[in-house]
Amino acid sequence: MGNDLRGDYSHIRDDYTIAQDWHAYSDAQHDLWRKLYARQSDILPGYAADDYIANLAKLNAADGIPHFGRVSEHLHAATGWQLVAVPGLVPDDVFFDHLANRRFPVTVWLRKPEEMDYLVEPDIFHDFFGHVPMLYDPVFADYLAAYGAKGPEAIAKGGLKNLARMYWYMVEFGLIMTDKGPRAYGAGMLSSQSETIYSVTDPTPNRVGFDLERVMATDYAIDDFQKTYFVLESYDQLFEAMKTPLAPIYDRLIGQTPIDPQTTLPSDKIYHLHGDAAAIAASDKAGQMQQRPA
Ligand code: HBI
Ligand code: FE
Repeated sequence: MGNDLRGDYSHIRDDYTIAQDWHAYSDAQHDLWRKLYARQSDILPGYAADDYIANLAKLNAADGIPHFGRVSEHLHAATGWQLVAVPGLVPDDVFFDHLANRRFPVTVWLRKPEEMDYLVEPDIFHDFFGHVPMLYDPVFADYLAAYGAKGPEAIAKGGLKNLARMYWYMVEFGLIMTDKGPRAYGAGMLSSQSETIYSVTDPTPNRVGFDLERVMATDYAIDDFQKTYFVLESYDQLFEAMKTPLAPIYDRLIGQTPIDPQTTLPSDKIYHLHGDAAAIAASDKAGQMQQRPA
């Protein structure tokens, strides 16, 4: 870990954490943060889940790169979580252990101006702007800690890929249904202008009701928009799902061909089928999937 990643791993502690060194950020970097923040938060209404938007506002992070220690003080008071600074991606077992102990790893480096729109590895903007607001939601915060605690069993039982799909689909690219249609709460979409809009309104992807085993069995590509988004009715579904014994699921899925995200199954609860523009038009008429409220 660390040799082919762009972060500086030379001063990591045993748990891969480092000092954030908040005073080392330049004015230009704070400027870029403000630009990223303004551009992304400007498009949220009508696409992002309301509680995500409300929690983002609570973080008061529009004026510059946030100081993790200061944020951790009020985050900890809210849901028991704190932020820990890391140089970038950390090994799975380390990552799960941080989550299980309500420590969210946040990358310290910020992308370059020329990377405004696309980034290979998560930077501080993705991790903070995308993930931290949801740590204020008490149910989601409890889910993420319960999810982390499942790491060791998944690693021991060969279910790591299956557990990682839960993170990908339900933490990075999750939708939640509201009376105005689906809304984005996943960090991967909310830190990307184009995928926020695409995930909520584009007729191309499937939108399928969340089901634990279905998600754990479904493949994904990391370099393009999702072909299927999974939809929650409530964050409780994620917390409840972590009470399900996972070892039997790993045993059933081991050796099985993963489900191609382009396809849907007869057992799926379908909210939207790939390409079904008629459904979009109908729901638009019903004001379900507002393109952008006036
Ligand atoms: N490390 N810092 C960091 N951030 C992540 O989101 C992350 C990680 N390591 C592993 C990982 N995510 C995924 O493999 C999870 O599904 C475990
Ligand atoms: Fe992420």
